[in-house]
Amino acid sequence: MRVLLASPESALWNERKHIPLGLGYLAAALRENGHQVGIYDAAVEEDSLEDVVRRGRYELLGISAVTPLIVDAWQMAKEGKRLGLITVLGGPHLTLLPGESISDAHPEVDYVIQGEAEESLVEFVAALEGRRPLETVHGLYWRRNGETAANPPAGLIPNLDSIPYPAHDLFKITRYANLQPLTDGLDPKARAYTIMTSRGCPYKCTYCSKPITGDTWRPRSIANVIGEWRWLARDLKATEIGLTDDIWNLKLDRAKGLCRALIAEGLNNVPWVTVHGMKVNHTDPELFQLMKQAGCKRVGFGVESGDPNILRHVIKKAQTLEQVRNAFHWARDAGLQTMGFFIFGMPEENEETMEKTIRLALELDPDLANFMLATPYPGTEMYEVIQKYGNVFAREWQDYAIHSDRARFTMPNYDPDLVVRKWKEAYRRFYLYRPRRVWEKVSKRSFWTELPSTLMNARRFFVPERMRVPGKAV
Ligand code: B12
Ligand code: SF4
Repeated sequence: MRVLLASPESALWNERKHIPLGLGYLAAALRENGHQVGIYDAAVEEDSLEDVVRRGRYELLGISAVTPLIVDAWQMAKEGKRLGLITVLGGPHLTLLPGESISDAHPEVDYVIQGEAEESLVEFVAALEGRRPLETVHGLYWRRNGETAANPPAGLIPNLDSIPYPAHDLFKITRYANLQPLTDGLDPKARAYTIMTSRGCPYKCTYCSKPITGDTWRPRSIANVIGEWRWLARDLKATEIGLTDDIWNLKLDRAKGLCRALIAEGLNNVPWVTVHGMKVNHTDPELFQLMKQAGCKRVGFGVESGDPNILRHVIKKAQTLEQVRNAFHWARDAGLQTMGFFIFGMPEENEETMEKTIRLALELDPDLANFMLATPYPGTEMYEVIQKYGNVFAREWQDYAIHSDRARFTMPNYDPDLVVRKWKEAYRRFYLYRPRRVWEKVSKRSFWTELPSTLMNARRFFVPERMRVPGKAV
């Protein structure tokens, strides 16, 4: 069958254009089973969906969606139906709320597949080709005799080494952003691939949405990861590689083993970064030294809060401020750039707790600080707490974006306006009000080459909303 796997373009702030790796995995699984597959990532496409569908003579359109993109996914499905395609939706949001998209409100959605879908999508395509009954497709939600039928779930793939590497070769790689978050724009020469060495995370942070993996963690073998890394570095000429695991360093020995293997295989000449936060309580000085030798350029850490009580009892991050400070110190000592992720506005936050977070950010002084707003995704503990004691203001799924101030909520003794004020203040105090930092920035060549995107970001944080040009994405 001819299958187009697609990711919709989002109206919300989304400057970091990274490859949709999940679609790469699905494409590889379909390809291995003899199907013709294309990937259409609307965030980077120049051609319309219609042109691509006509050229590729596609029959099935598979669309992926995280919660804030579901409305865009429905829109894309409508376009798919207009073009005569069968539509199937999957991904995190569909795993959380499969019934919503297969309801009468969404006739444009023919099928939904819940969960990890490397195997179930192949089963589904076989069913569409008449080679097995739809009833046997795991995780499938579909319409049968006017009712929604829900097949038993697929479960998680026990051995990740058993699935093929993502079809990296199908991505239009030069259209993706380099791996410098927040401040950088598109680098025309970057060939920035991402890789996932493990899936899931056993921690239970109260704000974290993990519909696909729950609290499980499955590593790939080092040999399997190295095989993919070699393909990226040697054959696909990656200029940068980003680790997108939720927690790649859960097992310290394995993390060190991977670094040693990269060094031994001579794969340490392509710079790599951890795109998301490493967990500070699974680190030691040797790990960072090995990462540096293995080609790592920058590490990110989920710091989240400077208030021990919020960290421990509200977020349940299972890490201490001392561990945070140590990790930054060790990483810097090893010669790595650092990036910190901070969250503003968890339930129970007040002026004092958020001030502590700003001060911690200033004290740690990472090369990049990423300040996010706590966003209550359905299925998280945070969401449950707010449902019980407060109210979410968000009206649409698009409002659920961590860099937008639209998914605010009320709670007793909680001031959502203060949260937004402190969040913006954090950006100003970190990036604008420190002469040394401003000088460091403007004296770099990259500052000037990336000026357009820097200004776009600056506009979001430093220009009041009422003064912005309407209609521009935030
Ligand atoms: C890397 C990453 C990013 C990158 C790249 C995103 C991209 N282009 O894919 C960046 C930094 C840009 C990013 C941005 C955002 N992200 Co993000 N991201 C991730 C991360 C860490 C890994 C994604 C990944 O590659 N997973 C591995 C693959 C194998 O899994 P998968 O994508 O889920 O795909 C599998 C299944 O979902 C399913 N599936 C997926 N698509 C489809 C389609 C069909 C048709 C079918 C049948 C099945 C199916 O099968 C796949 C294979 O098993 C996840 C966390 C995680 N561990 O998954 C968060 C995560 C997906 N992100 C999340 C969020 C919220 C966002 C943002 C909305 C944040 C924001 N700005 O507000 C944006 C949205 C941008 C966008 N356009 O998607 C949430 C989603 C929560 C939710 N309820 O939807 C997650 C789960 C993180 C979290 N714990 O909160 N993200
Ligand atoms: S925020 Fe990070 S450490 Fe916490 S549960 Fe999510 S992935 Fe794990």
